[in-house]
Amino acid sequence: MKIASFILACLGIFILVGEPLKAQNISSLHTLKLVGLNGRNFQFNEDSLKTYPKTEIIRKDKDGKEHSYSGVILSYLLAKIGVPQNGALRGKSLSQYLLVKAYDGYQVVFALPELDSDFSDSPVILANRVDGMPFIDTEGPFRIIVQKDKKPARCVRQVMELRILSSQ
Ligand SMILES: Nc1nc2c(c(=O)[nH]1)N[C@H]1C(S)=C(S)[C@@H](COP(=O)(O)O)O[C@H]1N2
Ligand SMILES: [Mo]
Repeated sequence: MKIASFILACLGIFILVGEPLKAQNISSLHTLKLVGLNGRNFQFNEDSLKTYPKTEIIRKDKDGKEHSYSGVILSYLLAKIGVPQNGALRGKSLSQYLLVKAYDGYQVVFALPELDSDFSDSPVILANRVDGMPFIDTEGPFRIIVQKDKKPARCVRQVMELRILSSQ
C-alpha cells in the first residue's frame, strides 16, 4: 500500500514538473557557443544578441521563395573571440577559418575574408528572425544567413557552435 502511494506521488510530481518542461520551446534551450583560437569562448543567447545592431537579408530558400531574415553581422560576434577586425585581417589570419556546427550534426566552413567587410560587401549574419518571427525549433533559435551564396546550403539552421580554426 505504501509503495503504491509512493509510486502515485512520484507520478504526480512527474506530471506536474514534466508537463511545463515539455511545453517549453525547445529551441530556447539551444544556446550558442563561440570558441576562438587561444581558447577564448562565449555563450550567446537571445539577450546577448539584443545589444548588437540588426541587419536584414532578403534571400531565396531552396524552393526559390524569398524570405526576410534579420540578425547580427557575424563578424561583430567574432570580434568577441579575437578575430582580427578593421583592416587587421592579413598574413597568417588569412589561413584561419570559421567552422559552424549545428545541433543536428551539420557543419560548414567560411574563410575569414568571406566575413570581413574589407574583403566582401555581401553580408553574412547570425539571424534570429525569419519574416519577423522567431525560427521554429528545427531551424533556430539561430540560423546563419549568407547573402551571396546562390544555394542556401551554408545557411546553417540550429547553430550550436562557431569555432575559429587555423590551418597552420
Ligand atoms: N542544421 C542544418 N542546416 C542546414 C541543412 C541541414 O541539413 N542542417 N541543410 C542545408 C541545405 S543543403 C539547404 S539547401 C538549406 C535549406 O534551407 P531552406 O529549407 O530554408 O531552403 O538549409 C541548409 N542548412
Ligand atoms: Mo541543399
